[in-house]
Amino acid sequence: MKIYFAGSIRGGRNDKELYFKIIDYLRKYGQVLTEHIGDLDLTETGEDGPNDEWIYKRDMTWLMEANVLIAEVSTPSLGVGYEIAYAEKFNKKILCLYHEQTDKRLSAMISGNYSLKVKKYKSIEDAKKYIDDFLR
Ligand code: 6IA
Repeated sequence: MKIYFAGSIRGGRNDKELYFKIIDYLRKYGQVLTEHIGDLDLTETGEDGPNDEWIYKRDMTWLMEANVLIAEVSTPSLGVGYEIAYAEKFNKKILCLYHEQTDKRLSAMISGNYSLKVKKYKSIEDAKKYIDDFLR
């Protein structure tokens, strides 16, 4: 199975350790096309390709190849929102994972869209259970 994992990059790297743990867990189910998102050294201003057009085209190709999209949506990110909408348009299976925080609420554009599977988790163990239910 090919898995596209989406997580914030330029939106902010506060949740990078969650991404790292989720990606590590997803590997048991198949190939994670976007492993670099869990790279703990990747910063908001870093680069991983020759230019933004190259990154965009590569990511869209990967998204089209992927069987499923798993998005960690706790840190708001334009790129992640775009990927969710794109994947929805192409009828990909989508799971959105949101780490519950007391001071913030998930965008209504995600939580109000009942064609997406949105799961709120408190611990990484909860997130793993939602992944198991989704991919099994
Ligand atoms: O708007 P954001 O940068 O937060 O968007 C993050 C999402 O868009 C991720 O789920 C990625 O799939 C995709 N994306 C955005 N920028 C990149 C990128 N490099 N490399 C790979 N995927 C990306 C941009 C430079 C970076 C190292 C800062």
